[in-house]
Amino acid sequence: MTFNNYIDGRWVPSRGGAVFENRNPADQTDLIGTFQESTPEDAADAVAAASRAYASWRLVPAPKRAEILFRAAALIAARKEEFARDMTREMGKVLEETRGDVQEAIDMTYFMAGEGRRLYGQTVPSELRNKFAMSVRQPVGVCAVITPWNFPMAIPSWKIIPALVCGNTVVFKPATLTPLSAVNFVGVLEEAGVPPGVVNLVTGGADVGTALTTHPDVSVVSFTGSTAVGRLVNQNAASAFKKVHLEMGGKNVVMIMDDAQLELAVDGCLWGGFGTTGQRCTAASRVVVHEQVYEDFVEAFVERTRALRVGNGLDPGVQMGPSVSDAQVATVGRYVEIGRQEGARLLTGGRRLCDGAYARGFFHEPTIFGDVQPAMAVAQEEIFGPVVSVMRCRSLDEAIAIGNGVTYGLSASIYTRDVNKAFTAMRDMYTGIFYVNAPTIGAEVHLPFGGTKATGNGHREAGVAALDVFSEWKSIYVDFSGRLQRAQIDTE
Ligand code: UN1
Repeated sequence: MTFNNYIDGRWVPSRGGAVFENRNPADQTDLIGTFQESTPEDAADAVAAASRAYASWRLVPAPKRAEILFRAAALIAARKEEFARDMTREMGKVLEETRGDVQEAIDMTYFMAGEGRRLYGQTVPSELRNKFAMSVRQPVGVCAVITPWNFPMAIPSWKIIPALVCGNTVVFKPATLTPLSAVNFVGVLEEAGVPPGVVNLVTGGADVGTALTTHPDVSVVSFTGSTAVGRLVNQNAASAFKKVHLEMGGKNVVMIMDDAQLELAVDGCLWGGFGTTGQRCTAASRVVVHEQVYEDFVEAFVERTRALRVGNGLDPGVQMGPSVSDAQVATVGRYVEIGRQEGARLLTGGRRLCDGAYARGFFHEPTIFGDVQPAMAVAQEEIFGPVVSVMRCRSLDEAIAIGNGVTYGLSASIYTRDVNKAFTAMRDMYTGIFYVNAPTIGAEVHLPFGGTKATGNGHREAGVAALDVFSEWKSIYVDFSGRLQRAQIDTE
């Protein structure tokens, strides 16, 4: 089956006529469909449609825009199972997790639709008589939304839904590995009654992204992906002063203190490190353990990791699916080799799985390195695969120093029963997200999501904070005195 772009309310093929295949990463013989390999001209068509639609969409009252979004949320909920199955088939994570991904899109859509009756600004007293002062959020224009493959419906919803509720229009370019979830999501928006041109979908590769990030009629770019690509997006958008929101890499740490509940910490590290096959920007790819409990923790963590069932995410009982692509599983293999050469101790895993049905997909054993030094590449660089690096520490201070000692700053966590330690870490970890007695993954939609340093560029998505990306403040003064009043000059 061939899937089209969605431009100006119509499902249309690319002008260039080229398509690409989407195959199941658990089974490369399973062809999901072909999708449009779009050109910069298709991107320009979509921007033109979005620009035209903006003229009317921005004037639709926000509660009315929200009514459409509430309908969309209900439609996604009704199709949750179908969308989750499509998602597991196209990107591999287990069904329980793809259900969670769709649920996150439902949650975000309901949450942001609720903003249609809020979008709060401020009213403040004026310093002058008979004068009224307030601030309102205004939409910005056409938003380019460029999303990754690891959360194929959740992350698009984090961007598209707040953009829409604020009164913007959207051109959406999903990752080439997960176009079906994008088609499913946009299809629901169409069915819910989003008018033609308000949301446009253009599938394809980097040249579509470049066309969008450099297009003069695009006002906002919201991107989630690698730090390397995020840098390019930022550079492309800089000269025209577009608003740019970037959500990039992570090298998140779990810190386990000597008073931690070890079984709980092991549960957390398994879920945080190997959930989504380690392919979350929030993945717990580093674990720093107090030397007093290091051996006990490692023993239990390795044992539980060895017992993880790896396979096709659609099969019941499977706990970890494949890596998303050949390139991704090759990266995992490369880092395993680097870790070995650096002198990290391979405690379990370390091999690509190739026997039997595994040969048809991109499977890798869940892998743990022990005795890792903080400066090693496996402790510094984002691998985006099922590889966890375990380090020792002697104190909370040392754990925090190791934790902060990477270029990224997305998420961190501590396992401890000592409230003083928990609050100290909460204050001193320079990340955008922090957990106590829970792993580094599992952010909820109604709080800000994002990170410091090379993870982001100061913006946040999700929560009310997302509105700051997709709207601009306008301060309004209404003088009803009937005379000229001069601020800072007239005192009476
Ligand atoms: C991501 O890894 O890109 O907090 C997003 C979490 C999820 C979202 C992750 N709710 O792990």
